[in-house]
Amino acid sequence: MSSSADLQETTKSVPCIKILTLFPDMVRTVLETSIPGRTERQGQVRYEVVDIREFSVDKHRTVDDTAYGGGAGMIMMAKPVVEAVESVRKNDDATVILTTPQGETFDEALTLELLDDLQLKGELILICGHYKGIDERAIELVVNREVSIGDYVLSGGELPALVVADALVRRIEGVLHNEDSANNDSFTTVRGGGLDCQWYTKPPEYRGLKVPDVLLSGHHGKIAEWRDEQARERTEVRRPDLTKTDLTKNEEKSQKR
Ligand code: 6GU
Repeated sequence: MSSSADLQETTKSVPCIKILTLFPDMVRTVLETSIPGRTERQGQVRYEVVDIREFSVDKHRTVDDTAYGGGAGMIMMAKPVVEAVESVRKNDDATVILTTPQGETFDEALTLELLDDLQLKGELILICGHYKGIDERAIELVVNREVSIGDYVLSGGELPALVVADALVRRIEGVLHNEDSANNDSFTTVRGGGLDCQWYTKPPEYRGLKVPDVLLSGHHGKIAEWRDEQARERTEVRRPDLTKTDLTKNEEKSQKR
């Protein structure tokens, strides 16, 4: 059959992360780099970066204005945001996320949930929040989820959207060369929802500091035991809150994969 039909079929089956932003160059640069870049080049994900300014309300490319009722800071207008979403959304059921400090906190469970969602719907749309906020009517009309990456305020939603995209693509099956290096990461089921252990590479001694003997012993059982114990200790000392994490949500997702 024609190669263009084949190409269309291939393109259709690759899930697409779509990022709507006022800083498309910044977003593209990050997505081309490291594992997110390699994942796209390997055809396991696609990215579309949309400049919200293309949907501005005038020839000055205006996308924001002062807040009704007064107050400092500019508010992003509803029209550019809504029309930018409508221009890229292929699937009416696609999840549309706004990055905002007012959102639910991003974590491992939400990563796996959004990855499932991306694979099911074929696309995931991320709007980078900006300035003081965006007109609430845009949220009402097109956003179905608001996500924050932690309790601090950033200048814009670009970094948070890139955090979400990076966390998602590295969990796509086959992206990491050694699947174990994902499964042993901090917060995964293998680490019991806790932190990872410490790691060492050559040389065996640096500035008088030695690699723990057990790691040079070649005894795989003992090494695994030591790492588990170190990870447990670290979690207890640094993040005691994680020892109380309900892992059932993560486990359900992992088993489906
Ligand atoms: Cl999603 N946006 C902004 N502007 N600041 C944040 C954030 C998001 N998450 C944490 N801080």
